[in-house]
Amino acid sequence: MRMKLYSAPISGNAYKVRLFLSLLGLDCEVVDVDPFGEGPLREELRRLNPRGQIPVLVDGERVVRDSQAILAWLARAYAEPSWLPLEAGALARVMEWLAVSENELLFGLAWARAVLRFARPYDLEASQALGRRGLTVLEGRLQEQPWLAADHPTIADIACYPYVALAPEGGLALDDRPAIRAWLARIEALPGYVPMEGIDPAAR
Ligand SMILES: N[C@@H](CCC(=O)N[C@@H](CS)C(=O)NCC(=O)O)C(=O)O
Repeated sequence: MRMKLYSAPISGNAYKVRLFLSLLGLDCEVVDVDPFGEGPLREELRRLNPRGQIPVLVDGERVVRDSQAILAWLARAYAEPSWLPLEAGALARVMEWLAVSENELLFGLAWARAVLRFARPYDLEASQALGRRGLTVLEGRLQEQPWLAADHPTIADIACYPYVALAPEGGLALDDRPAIRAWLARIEALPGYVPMEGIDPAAR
């Protein structure tokens, strides 16, 4: 049975999954749901995910909620093991960056973008300050090595990529972050890369 992804074109969290599916060459039906609207699709989404959030992946009998969890599922079910290594130290390193993606990048970069692009009622200054802290952590790491969690791409890179690439939409320029810009370009050069509306490598 074909996998089904509950997604939205504006969602960086859903895009993480669409990007990884494309890098892996996996076929999937994409159903667009307005994450802030109502209607039958939103009801269907709530039945699948009590948190009411996208993305949700339905893979046969399995329902996987949360972008990080979906990346982990796809990596272990369908991908080369290097995308999510299981050796204790390597796994812990990937988890460290998934945590950054869920904290500084989501509540910082993504929320700043949500205020400026979608008029969401978050604190812009606080979101930008947190997002800036996340960018500084990433810049430091990427000055040391080309990928976040290993000497090759892992799901940590895919999890962090969207909201970093979208940071300018939240009022956070990447001009003074050369290591981040080089890392974005490395991800964009991976075979199977697909873009998202709002991500503009030419404007960087
Ligand atoms: N930790 C979740 C966050 C997902 C999330 O924030 N989804 C947003 C769209 S990007 C959403 O569905 N918001 C609607 C809501 O929270 O009611 C993940 O990574 O999947």
